[in-house]
Amino acid sequence: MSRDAIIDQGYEAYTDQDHETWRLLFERQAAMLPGRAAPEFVDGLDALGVDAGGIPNFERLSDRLEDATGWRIVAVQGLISDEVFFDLLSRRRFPVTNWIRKPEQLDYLQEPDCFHDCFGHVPMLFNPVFADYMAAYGRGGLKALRLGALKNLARLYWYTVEFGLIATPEGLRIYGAGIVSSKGESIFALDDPAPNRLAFDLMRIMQTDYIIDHFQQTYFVIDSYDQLFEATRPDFSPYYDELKGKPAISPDTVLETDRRV
Ligand code: HBI
Ligand code: FE
Repeated sequence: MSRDAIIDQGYEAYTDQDHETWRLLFERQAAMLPGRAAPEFVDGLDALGVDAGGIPNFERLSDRLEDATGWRIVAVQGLISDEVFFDLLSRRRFPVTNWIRKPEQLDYLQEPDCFHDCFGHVPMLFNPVFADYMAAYGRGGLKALRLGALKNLARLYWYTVEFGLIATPEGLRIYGAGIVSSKGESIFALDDPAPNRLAFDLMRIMQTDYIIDHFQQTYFVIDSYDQLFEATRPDFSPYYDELKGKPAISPDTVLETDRRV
C-alpha cells in the first residue's frame, strides 16, 4: 500500500533557486541552533551537514542513516494518508516531501516541504532511542487507526516529534521538528514568557488539542528519549478507553496537576 505513495526524488529537476533556498534556510537555522537545539539534534545535523551546499540526495543520506539506525528516507509528493504514513514509520521509512518552498515563503508554510521534513525530522532519526520511538509510534498508529483513537495518538506526535522540548543539565533544548525548522518558533519556544512549558505526561498530552496555524501555547518537556520510549511501551488500548469519556483540554489550559518546568 505504501508503494503507490513513494516517488522518485527527482533530484535532477531541482533548480539552482531550489538549492539556494535550502542553503539559505539551512545556514540560517544551523547558526541559531547551538545552545537551543538538543545536542542529539545537533549531532544528527552534522551527519546531514555535508549536504549544506544544497538539497540532500535522499539515497545518499539514507545510506548514512541506515548505517546509524536502520532508517531510510523515501520521497513523497506531500501529505500521505495516515495509514500509509504509519505503515512506513513502522518499517523504518521516513517520508520526506520532495519539493521545496518558494523564496517568498521562507518563514511560513501551511504544509510540510522538503526543508521541514528533512532538516527538521532526519537529524533525530540518527539517535538510536529516538529512532526506536518513531518506529514504535508507527506500529502504535496502525493500531490506533483500528481502534478509532487516532486523535489521541496524533496529539502525542504533535507534542513530542513536532513540538517537543527536552530538559538538559544546560537548560531546556528543542528536539521537535516543527520548532527547529522555524526561525521564529525556535526563539519563541525557549525565550518567550508567553507559552506554558509543562512536564511530559502521556495521558494529559493525548487529551490536549493543538493549534496548527501559529506558535504553540503549550510545550511539553521530556527528561530523556528513554522516558519517551518507555512511556509508549505499554498497550494503549486501556488508555484509549479511559480517554474516550473525557473532554479535550484546550491548548492554553494549565491544570492544577500540571508541573511547570
Ligand atoms: N504525511 N507526508 C506526511 N507527513 C506527515 O507528517 C504526515 C502525513 N500523513 C499523516 C500524518 N502525518 C499524521 O498521521 C500524523 O501527523 C499523526
Ligand atoms: Fe513534521
